[in-house]
Amino acid sequence: MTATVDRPLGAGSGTPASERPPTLGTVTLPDEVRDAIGAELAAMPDPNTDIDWAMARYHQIFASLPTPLLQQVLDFGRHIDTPGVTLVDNLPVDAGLPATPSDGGPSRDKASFVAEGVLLGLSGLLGEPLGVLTEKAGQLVHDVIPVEGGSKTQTNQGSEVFLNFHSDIMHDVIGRYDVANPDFLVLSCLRSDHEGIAATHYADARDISAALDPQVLETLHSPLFRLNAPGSYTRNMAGDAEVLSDPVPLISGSSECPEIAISANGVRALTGGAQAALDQLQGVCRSVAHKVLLRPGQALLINNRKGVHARSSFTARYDGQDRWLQRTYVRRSLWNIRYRVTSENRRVHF
Ligand SMILES: O=C(O)CCC(=O)C(=O)O
Ligand SMILES: [Fe+2]
Repeated sequence: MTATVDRPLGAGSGTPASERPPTLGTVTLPDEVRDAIGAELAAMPDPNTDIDWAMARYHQIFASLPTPLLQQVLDFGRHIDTPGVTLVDNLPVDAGLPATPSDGGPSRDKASFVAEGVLLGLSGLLGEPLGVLTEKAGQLVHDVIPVEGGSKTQTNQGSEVFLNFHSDIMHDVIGRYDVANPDFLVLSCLRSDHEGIAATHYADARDISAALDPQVLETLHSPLFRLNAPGSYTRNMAGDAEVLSDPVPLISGSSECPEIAISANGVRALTGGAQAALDQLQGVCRSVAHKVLLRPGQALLINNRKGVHARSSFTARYDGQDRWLQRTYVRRSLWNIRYRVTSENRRVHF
């Protein structure tokens, strides 16, 4: 499989990228491991039938990864100084793939669950997949598919517009949208876009901080920003009106391990200086970002706190052959979001 990772030159005033730990990792499965895992996953039923049994079984299957590769994925999930994004390549795929659902999914025609197994197996090495009622109706496996009505939106349904650098956040009554949100996202590719140009970008907060002017960085560390709730929330719950968070900094924590949170659906800056800093931020993200053109058999592990992600524009045709990713939201632990849990399902949250 050809390499699809592009690392632009990082510019900026801070520590040169070459002197910092790498922020992109890659894990490539040997062919025989891909085939062995693929055969086991092909024998699995729909994981939603008994999700905790399925997660246990996926654990057994993915434990057969060669130890250095298994460790690399585990280290991605558990350590603060590891890359913010890792491409996993040469994964097994389903023997047959139905049409990409034009309504954004889920597909009712999927006969095997290899893709779901890949997604949930990798997720289980990082933490626990969870659902949120306001995002894909609480499903654990999200379909990320271009939808005609949403083609120009700053959501995962879009295609015609660049989806700006953002974190996946959640509306929360506590006033903070960056606390109960996922620690990780896993994006797995079932089908590329027709032209193969749709790119997922990832900008690591360590690279962003090093590239920013120190005064701008200080402003971004100040609680001068209000995040708008995700489009899925404002559309369904607020008639598309803004629902803003409490004032927060966009970047927090030490320079070695900064955390970043940006909403896709708009950030309100509270001062002129904050607006100027915000205006610089997207450009700096672009200049330091890793860019991955996901292909079938590839998955991207994304740390949703160490960095922000984006997606390039591409052309959707709504012909059943459009780009199709599956996605999970993953928490290291479900314990500290228990105030949001639904009574029906302990993995699904308000
Ligand atoms: O389509 C992509 O590559 C990323 C979309 C995205 O931001 C997401 O699914 O959270
Ligand atoms: Fe996203």
